[in-house]
Amino acid sequence: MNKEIKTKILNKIKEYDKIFLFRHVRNDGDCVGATKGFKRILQLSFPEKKIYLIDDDNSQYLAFMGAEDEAVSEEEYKDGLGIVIDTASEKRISNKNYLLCKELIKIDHHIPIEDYGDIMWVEPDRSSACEMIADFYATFKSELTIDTVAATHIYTGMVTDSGRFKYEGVNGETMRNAAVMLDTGIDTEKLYAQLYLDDFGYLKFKARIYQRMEITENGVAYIFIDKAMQEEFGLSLEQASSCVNSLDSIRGAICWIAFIENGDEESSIRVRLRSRFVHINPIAEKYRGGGHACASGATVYGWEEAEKLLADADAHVKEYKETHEGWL
Ligand SMILES: [Mn+2]
Repeated sequence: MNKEIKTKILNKIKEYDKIFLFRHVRNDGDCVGATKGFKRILQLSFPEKKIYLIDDDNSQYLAFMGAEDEAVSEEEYKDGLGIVIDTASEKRISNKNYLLCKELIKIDHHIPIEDYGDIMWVEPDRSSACEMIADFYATFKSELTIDTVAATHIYTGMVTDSGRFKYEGVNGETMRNAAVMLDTGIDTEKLYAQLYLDDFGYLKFKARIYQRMEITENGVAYIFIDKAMQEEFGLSLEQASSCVNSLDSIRGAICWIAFIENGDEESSIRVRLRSRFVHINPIAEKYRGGGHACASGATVYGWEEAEKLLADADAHVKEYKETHEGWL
């Protein structure tokens, strides 16, 4: 699929001696795995090229994938090719030096909200950006080199962005690409342990989530996590946000939302929205956000606006339930 655009990208890569990889802010397994995996594939395939992944925005839980490259001067970027992966809009690109690159390529699987770059390869039906990188490798495997390390990075993003191959968007193509990665000899037992073991204290926090969770009339499960609760359990914003996944298996609750207080002066609240069957991104887009059909993010200011978003989500779910069958 999209062989023409992928060939264009490969030719651009061949054209440049210097390549910079970029990803989104508030990084996740997909954008980290995709940039690290692609960097390694390019480095193995073209040893004479300089491939950089420079980003000072790091996540503790992804530290097992290794550190980023040291910063280079702004001058260095100017004759380089920039490749931005997994990032729907320019304002979400983490390292702003992408602006300095001579040319820019966008590789993404989010619902397109904004065009940028000289070449765009966007496939919203892909379950992860890592799947696209795996596909890119598989398409040109006679010209590219991969190893277990690169494949493990890519597989990490495929696993995390698809909820361990569970979400909508996972199809035969996903599995065929995953198979190409697994064939390199990934230690999946170790990988899953690195990704999914929880600290004892975090499970205590989860217990509190289950105590405090609520549900709206039409089946939107939700939780408010204020600054005090984050401090009580010593949680990073990342850890606090991941609690949305604790609400993902309640029968009848086809949408679930976590509100996480940022604790800044503007009383901003980070909102994570998830759903099955019904698409939730229209609600996220109404509140300064976006993302995927069934996994979106938004920002609201103050608890009053949070209640408004919740009411909108409830009405959205009500309408869906009244007009559809077969949801659980
Ligand atoms: Mn992604």
